[in-house]
Amino acid sequence: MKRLNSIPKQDGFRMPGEFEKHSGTYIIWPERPDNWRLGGKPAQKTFAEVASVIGKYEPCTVIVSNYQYKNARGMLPPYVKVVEMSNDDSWVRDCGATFLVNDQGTLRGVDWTFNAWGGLVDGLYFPWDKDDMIAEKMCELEYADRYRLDDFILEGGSIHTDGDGTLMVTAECLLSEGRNSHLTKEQIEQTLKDYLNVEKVLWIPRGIYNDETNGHVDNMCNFVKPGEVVLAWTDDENDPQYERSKEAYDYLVNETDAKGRKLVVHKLLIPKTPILITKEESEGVDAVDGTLPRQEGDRMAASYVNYYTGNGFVAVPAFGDPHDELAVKKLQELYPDRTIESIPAREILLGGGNIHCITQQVPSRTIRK
Ligand code: KQY
Repeated sequence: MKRLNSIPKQDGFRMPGEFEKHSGTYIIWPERPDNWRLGGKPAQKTFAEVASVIGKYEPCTVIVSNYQYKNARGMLPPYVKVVEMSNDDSWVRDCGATFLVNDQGTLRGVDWTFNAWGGLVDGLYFPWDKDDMIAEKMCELEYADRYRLDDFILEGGSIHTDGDGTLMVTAECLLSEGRNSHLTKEQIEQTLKDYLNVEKVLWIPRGIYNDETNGHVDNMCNFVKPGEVVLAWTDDENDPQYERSKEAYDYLVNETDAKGRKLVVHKLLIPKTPILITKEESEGVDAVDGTLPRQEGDRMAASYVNYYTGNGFVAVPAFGDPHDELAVKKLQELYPDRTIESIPAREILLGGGNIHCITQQVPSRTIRK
């Protein structure tokens, strides 16, 4: 497949909203022992559960290293496709391709440079060269030509679009030192507009407290549909999350989107009790220089907003918290035509993300009249 040097916006390609129809979903199998406890065994069960649920609704492909191919194939149901591909870890949302479509039903990919969430400044592991090639390989599998940006760092979890001209990001992440500090905010915004074909970028100040990605938007806020967003929220003014959610709320309710709509902001409560790493969990992770340590008692960035929207379903993390049920209820109200699939996801959270971070959609090649 070709590497393109043109600009998606000029070529008539846009990034669809995640809630638009998909032709499938990608996941990468977890195995690295300095991020996943006990050599990834508990996480593998959860990833297999996520893939099995998604595969009931749309084609699901799991990428796996040569070392884990047989194990993954054995743990996954036959309706999930397994393909071998080298990788550094399992965050396909971030290192995978961002797929675009045009009105003629052609699919293309954007292949951002990936530097493990901050490179040598505050990145989470080294090296990351195999992850940086995942997007290109996904484009090959999808027969999609690819726009490669060699000097623009971005992860898919740091953007959300309504597919209708508006993009959401956090300033905390997009303006972080380890990403594009050689560019101004205006230059970053222009690149996003050109490569995702949007007219307006909403800059939420910060993401979830203690989020190791420098506050990815996908843990904080999501589009339900154009004009409506769902925001991670707490009513507890003593919680360090409160001021982050409050400033995001105040910002969003005073904003309009690209089409001039005032935004409707739905609040989605974070877990009632902070989710902390236990001694046993901490001890199960290999301590390696250059990888973020997992310490007993550390608060994890748990948020139900890190859900994945697919064909006819929404997959939302559960943490064994009283708010799990509230989250399902709220999402069912917001997505009346989709089945809400609640999946115990503590093991994904322990690796530093959640269901949205481990999935990447391929939009349907639909011809638009
Ligand atoms: O939240 C994400 N999008 C990824 C988190 C990566 C954590 C690596 N340890």
